[in-house]
Amino acid sequence: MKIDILTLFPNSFTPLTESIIGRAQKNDKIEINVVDIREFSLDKHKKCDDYTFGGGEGLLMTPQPLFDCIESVLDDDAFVIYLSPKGKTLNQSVVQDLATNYKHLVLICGHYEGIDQRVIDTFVDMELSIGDYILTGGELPAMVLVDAVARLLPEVLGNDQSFKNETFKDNLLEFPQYTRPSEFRGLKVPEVLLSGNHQEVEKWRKQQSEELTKKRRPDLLKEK
Ligand code: 4GN
Repeated sequence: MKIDILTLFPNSFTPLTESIIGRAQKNDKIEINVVDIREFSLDKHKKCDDYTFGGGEGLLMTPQPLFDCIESVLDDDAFVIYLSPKGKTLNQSVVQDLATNYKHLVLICGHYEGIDQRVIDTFVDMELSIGDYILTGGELPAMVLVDAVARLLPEVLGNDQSFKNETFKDNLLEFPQYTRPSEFRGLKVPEVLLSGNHQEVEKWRKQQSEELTKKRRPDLLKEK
């Protein structure tokens, strides 16, 4: 998958060079291009923001640099996403859909009060929010989206290819997990997990998942 990230703050994206996402890029499982919107400004001072028509506090990102920047990365496969608190809330099924059905994502990161509506109306295929809170820019949401999508792509997770038993599979929270030792400071691992009885283990895990989800995230059960 190819992901273009359009931003006024390209230096924000160093975290994507680390760990699993860094390795996925080196191994050509994903190609991430961070594109500096400012370089497309035709203004003599490379200005990219201005006051809003109709009044009100704050600055808005102007259309010209964004139009030219977006057009420079567009192709027939491009799916353009604007990260915004007004968007559809991101969840694992949206992530799954993006990872499975798209080969080129274009992520637009807004700053200040956001971007001119004409950019959204002309290019944006989907507005996405990572949750009901406001951040100073769309850069962190873009990184959240990249991370969540990338780990579902073929061969990105190495050994710990563990999206079989995990949280949000079937809209259930994951069961508690334990590793060695079987007793630590007097704290014991549940007996059933040491029994070697695979059927009993599966039954226990399913029951734990259901109880936890009912208690903590009943909203997930309603979505089923
Ligand atoms: C996205 C962008 C939060 C989110 C953002 C979110 C950038 N804050 N919840 N800040 O996904 C328009 C107004 C773009 C806020 C600005």
